[in-house]
Amino acid sequence: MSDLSQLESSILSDISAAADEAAVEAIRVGALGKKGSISGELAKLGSMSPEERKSFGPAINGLRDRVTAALAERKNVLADAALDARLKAEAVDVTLPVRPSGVEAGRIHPVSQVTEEIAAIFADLGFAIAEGPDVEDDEHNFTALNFPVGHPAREMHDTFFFAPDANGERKVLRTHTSPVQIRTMRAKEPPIRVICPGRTYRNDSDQTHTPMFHQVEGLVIDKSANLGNLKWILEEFAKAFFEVPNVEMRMRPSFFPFTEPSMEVDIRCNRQGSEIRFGEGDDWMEILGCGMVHANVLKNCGLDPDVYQGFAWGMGIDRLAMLKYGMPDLRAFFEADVRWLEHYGFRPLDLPSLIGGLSS
Ligand code: 2NL
Repeated sequence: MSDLSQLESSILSDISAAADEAAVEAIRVGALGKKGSISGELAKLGSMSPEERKSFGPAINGLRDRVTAALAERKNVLADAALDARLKAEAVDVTLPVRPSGVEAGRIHPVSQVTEEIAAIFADLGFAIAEGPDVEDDEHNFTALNFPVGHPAREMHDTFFFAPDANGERKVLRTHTSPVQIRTMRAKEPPIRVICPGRTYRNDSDQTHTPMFHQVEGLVIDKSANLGNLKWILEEFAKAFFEVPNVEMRMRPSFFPFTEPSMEVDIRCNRQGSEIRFGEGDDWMEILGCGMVHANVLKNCGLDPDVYQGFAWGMGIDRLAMLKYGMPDLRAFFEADVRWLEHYGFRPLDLPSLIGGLSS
């Protein structure tokens, strides 16, 4: 056997014994690489006589071509085998049940859902959302809102006071979201259309009160805002929120220090049976308080009451959530009981929108 055919059978047997693509590559480098055995033979051509070259040339070139072909062939076989093994190992059992993702297992709290619903309704009516701090000073929570210093209404709010600071100033946990509207009126030029949802705090706890609760207030300020506009906005809100085609609304005189006149708003309802239906029946349900912004409040915010006027309203989000979704006990709202949340909570992707009604 010539040297070349010995070399060929040695390389070819190495190739057929190669167990993976890396081994095939190592053989390729060993034979055809710069310092490879075949490359070494090819280099000899240069120093050969034309006679020798005539016979050696085709022999070495043939060897190189056969080895190249054998390498490619072995590489293909091994790649196919590797793919087969991978497909077998990674086989998906399509009959397995879908494992719910964390996103689907979680629930949105009804208070968050109702806040989003209210925001969607008022956004549609052209309102912006404003937010402010939970810890307020007395000026924003009371004085600017026309609660005179020493006025009993400050006590009526069951305010949580912080310890006085070095200057004797006592911060409070806001008792309503109105301070956000005070900040808005001081920061922005009319026309103003905002709603202010958020946490509020009063030292009161029983079946229908929790020390922390949620409010949303609305405010409109311009040169001609009037009670007719207010009534229309509240009716549109009530229809969209309770998802009924018509609501009947009545306003009763009331008192708030920050509005004049002040009113409480009821909507007609039917309480026969365990369910409440709105827009029908012989009963009335109070849903919010409202009024024209008091001239003193406008002045306290740098607005001239002879130029600007406005209306405002406030409502309890927790109570609205109870009414709409039939949740009987307010205290369960804040117990963080996962079973309660699973029952009354909302799916994370059920974002309220007004297309086809809120809950469709
Ligand atoms: C209620 C009543 C109300 C307001 C809130 C308000 C805010 C400013 C000026 C005037 Cl800055 N008014 N807010 C007005 C009337 C009623 O809330 O029963 N809330 C649960």
